[in-house]
Amino acid sequence: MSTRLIVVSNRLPLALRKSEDGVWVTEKSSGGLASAMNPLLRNTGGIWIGWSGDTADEHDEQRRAVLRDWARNEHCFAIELPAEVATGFYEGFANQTLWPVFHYFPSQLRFDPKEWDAYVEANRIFCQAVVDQYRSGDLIWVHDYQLLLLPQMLREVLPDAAIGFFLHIPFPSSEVFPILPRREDLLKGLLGADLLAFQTHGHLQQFRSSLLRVLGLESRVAEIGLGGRAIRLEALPIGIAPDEYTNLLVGDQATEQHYTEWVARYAGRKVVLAVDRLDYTKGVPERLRAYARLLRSATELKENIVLIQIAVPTREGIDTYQDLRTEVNQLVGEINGKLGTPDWTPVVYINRAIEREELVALYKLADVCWIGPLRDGMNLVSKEYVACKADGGGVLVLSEFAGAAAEMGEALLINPFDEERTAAVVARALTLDEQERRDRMRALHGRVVRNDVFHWGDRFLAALEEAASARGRYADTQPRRVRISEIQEAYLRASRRLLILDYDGTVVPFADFPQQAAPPPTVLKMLASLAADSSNCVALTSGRRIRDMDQWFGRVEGLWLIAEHGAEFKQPGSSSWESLRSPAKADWKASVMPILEHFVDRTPGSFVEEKDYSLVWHHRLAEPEFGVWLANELVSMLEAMLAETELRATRGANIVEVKPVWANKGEAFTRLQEAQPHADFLFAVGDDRTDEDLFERMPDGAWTVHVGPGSTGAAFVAPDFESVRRLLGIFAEAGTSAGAHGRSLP
Ligand code: ADQ
Repeated sequence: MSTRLIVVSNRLPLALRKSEDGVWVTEKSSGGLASAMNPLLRNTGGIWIGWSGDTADEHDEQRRAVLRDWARNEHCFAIELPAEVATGFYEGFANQTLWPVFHYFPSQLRFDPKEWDAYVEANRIFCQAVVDQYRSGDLIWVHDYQLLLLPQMLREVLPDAAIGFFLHIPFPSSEVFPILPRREDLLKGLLGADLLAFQTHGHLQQFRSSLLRVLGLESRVAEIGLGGRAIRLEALPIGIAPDEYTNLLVGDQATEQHYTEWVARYAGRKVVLAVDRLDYTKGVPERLRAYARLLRSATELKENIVLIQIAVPTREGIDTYQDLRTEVNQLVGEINGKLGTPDWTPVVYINRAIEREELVALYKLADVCWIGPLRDGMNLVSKEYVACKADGGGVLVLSEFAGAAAEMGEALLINPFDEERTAAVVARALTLDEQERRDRMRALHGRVVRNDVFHWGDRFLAALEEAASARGRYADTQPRRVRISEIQEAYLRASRRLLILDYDGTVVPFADFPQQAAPPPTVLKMLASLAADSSNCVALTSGRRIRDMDQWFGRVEGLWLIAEHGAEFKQPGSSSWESLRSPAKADWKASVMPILEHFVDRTPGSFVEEKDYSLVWHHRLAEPEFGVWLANELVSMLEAMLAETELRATRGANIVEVKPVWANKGEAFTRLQEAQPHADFLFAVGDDRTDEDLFERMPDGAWTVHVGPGSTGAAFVAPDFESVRRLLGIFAEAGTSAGAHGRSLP
């Protein structure tokens, strides 16, 4: 790999510690992330940027020397954060606002605007550090929820940089995400990236619904189109470095010694293992209560089982974590006091970090590993345990709310909130038939080893390189202003033309009520003169009903009329309308109407329009921000409800429309091509989502024009309906006038 990688994460894989004799020393952490990043950094000559994790005196010469050594020898560049910024950013906004909401604990949310300022400031300091190190062509990989604003900050300074972001924690549902103060800024912060990757498809989908609900931004399964560029979306579940665990299983003395000691201590007993950071998302009290329930109900387990709970202290400066610690201590005390015997301690509680050798010894020993988070991005302990069970021994009990559950279907899944059933599943795990146990564990083991953290890193970087290189191509495909001389020349040269014109918002402005948008005489005259040219086939398309179209345009000779977004059409000279397909049974309206009516009740000034093929909720007269917000909510609600049907809900200019997928202008285009085959000038103009179906269907080289702001697949853009009218006026006169060279639409 030739491009250099810059990894940016809150913490570096190195930490500063002051030893007892007052000297600053380096501590290395060997987490899965460091294992994954190190080879990538080595191969690319890359660097890692992160906070030193310490706010002591920056000017201390010996401390500075340690950090210089990190930069020179470890390629780790430490960021310094002023103490008050660090606290507000890390303990404050990141861990007391974002962390609880992203893990579905809104009740734990605490928000202080000053901490938000610190979060912004910290992201800015990170941004500056990256900019200082950046060289053209580098790939920047930003990690996790502490740095949600960084991608956009970087994009503003380094518009051409390749920026990828990976979220290690879950992305919450669009019901929960909007609870977050500053939610818009957070989403916009992420949108600076070329690639956004999540642990699971579920998280990715939830992110997309939040984008829609909070910013009104529509996206596709794997891409967000932002006008000038696209952001790629990926689900990339993180893995572990299996060898770092399995290598200790054979021939490592320390591991062997720990194992022998533990075996001797618990000989004859079933060992259930739990390993967590002591965080309220990990479900430690829930596990202890379920365990107590199990012991009470299965008396045969008395003196025959032990739960080893390892809990690493974490974020101890935050009150909730202190409360959790107290609660866990009490529960352990209660279980051991009430259910234990002089020869038996049912829970062995170890409230500290343990060495990797001891951890592996415990993985080897454990008959069951009980992973019970109430919510977790992935959960690596589940994978580490499985990696140590190559022989197919051991059973994994796994919470369905851990990201890992999405790919570890052979585990015994639990809902950790249901203590009774969880206890029953653990009881089953303890007595699982040997064949079933091996089958399940072998399938899990194969997958954990295959999808390791190196594979994950490579996939992320490949996707990032691809997304960044697609950016250049994407920019080339962006629409440009129509140059009048150019289009006029093409128009004049052509001998068979097909012109497809949208009506509302394209040749007339929007009116408050649909009925008020009757065409002015100038528009009728212009349409008539375009249709009168024998080289032209002119179609007026609209989402409107047949009645409106007939009433307004029925007398314009030679004009094709297309109503209800393409579901109905009328040929020139014909007195009757034809359907593109036989009308679908409209019984769906009975179930969708009450929802739209509910939105009418919630939104003063909004109303529902019923057409033959569709239902439309109009919110033009509603308070603008409220209307848009509700429209987003309505679309996300309907999207889920209509997913399995042929109906789709789309947002238009101040409307939400529900109609069958096939009733679209793209379908109508096929019909018009039959009427005007071999056209050498194809022109289509429109302003909203429904016109995109048409643009998409038209061949390369067609003159597709999108009116107004917003993203589009059209080749050209025009600013407003007036500019469209001017253009059509020029077409109408084209045969006689030769002027207008080199002008473009204003
Ligand atoms: P974490 O919330 O830290 O990570 P997890 O994935 O379980 O959660 O990783 C914990 C790591 O710490 C594991 O490697 C484990 O072995 C180690 N560990 C736990 N207890 C220990 C102890 N007592 N002593 C020593 N080591 C211990 C965040 C997200 C997760 C996501 C990871 C990686 O919250 O959902 O899986 O990032 O993306």
